[in-house]
Amino acid sequence: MLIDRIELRVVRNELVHEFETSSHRKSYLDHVLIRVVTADGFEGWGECASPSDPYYCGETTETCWQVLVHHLAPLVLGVRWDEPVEIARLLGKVSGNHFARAGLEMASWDLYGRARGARLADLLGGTQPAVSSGVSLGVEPTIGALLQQVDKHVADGYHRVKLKIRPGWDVEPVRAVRAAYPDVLVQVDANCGYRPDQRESLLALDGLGLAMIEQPFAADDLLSSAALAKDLETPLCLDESITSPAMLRTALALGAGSIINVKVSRLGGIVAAVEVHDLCLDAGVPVWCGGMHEFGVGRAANLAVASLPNFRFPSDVSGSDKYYRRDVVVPPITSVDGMVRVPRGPGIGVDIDPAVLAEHTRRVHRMVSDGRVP
Ligand code: OSB
Ligand code: MG
Repeated sequence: MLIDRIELRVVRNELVHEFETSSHRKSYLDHVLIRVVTADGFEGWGECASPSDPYYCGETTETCWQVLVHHLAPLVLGVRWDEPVEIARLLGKVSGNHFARAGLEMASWDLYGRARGARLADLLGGTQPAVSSGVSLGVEPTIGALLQQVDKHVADGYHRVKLKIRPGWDVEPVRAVRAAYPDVLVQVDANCGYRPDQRESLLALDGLGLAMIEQPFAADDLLSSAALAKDLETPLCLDESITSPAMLRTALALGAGSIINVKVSRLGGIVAAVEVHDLCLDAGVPVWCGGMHEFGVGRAANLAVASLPNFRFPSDVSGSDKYYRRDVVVPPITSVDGMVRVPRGPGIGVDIDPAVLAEHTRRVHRMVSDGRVP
């Protein structure tokens, strides 16, 4: 295969409900959508789901754009390849910048699948036809507002709720949700929002029957995480800490977590995500599929990854309508009784809706393999 043209777009989607984490609040998202095209007319789509601000990680929409234009696209344009893993290796020349790399690698997987008429899930060894799905609920202005959100999504059939917590918004809201929904699977996500000297509030969450506590401390503070894990009965899950298969092995060796959130963008692509899945399977560590509010492109790729056998907790891959009024893909991704079907078409299995794409596009950049003006 040979990628002859690459089109980058910044696409904006308004959120149906503002989302607040331990670091910030958002009402819309700008993601970079990537279209790769071969000379014989096959195409593939990928998504960089980087937040606009460098709070979850160091990347932003703007850094993804810059690194794609100046470093990543030139590494693959006009280069012959047979398997997407070769694209992953080429992109690995750039250090860090995982969200940017993940987007372009995803596009190469989609292209590869479409050109061969193969589903991404099948190419990866997916075994589950549909993925058990939960929702991630942000910090709300009041406990009443949070309970309304839980109510809506439990009524929609989602299999678990994940509550964002931060110092000052933890034990009380979690207790309230637990009291109102004693049978619902509940977990919490701190997004690195606690310092090790604030571990008392985390210990106070023990005994509330949570499925897990996700990423309490800074991404690189594996020792504090290991120390907390020892003192908690609730399993500790790692998200931001696990940036590569090597970091996973280190974290597991230290006992820093016993459940892993596998996120394609944080790991820098599907190849690394599958590797982390496989390592966890061998180590007897269950995983689940996290998300970054992906539009339909990244959401479809997440579903393919989440169909692998060691995804054993409900994922964050909810229906598009949880976040967006109109997604950029057809058919939209939907949840039925908390199950989201893995797309059936070739590649990522969904198509771009050109009208929605045009309406939501804020910036376009086109590149060709031999420097011709596109
Ligand atoms: O930690 O999983 C996270 C959104 C932005 C930044 C970090 C996280 C999240 C989510 C979104 O929880 C989950 C989803 O995509 O539905
Ligand atoms: Mg998380």
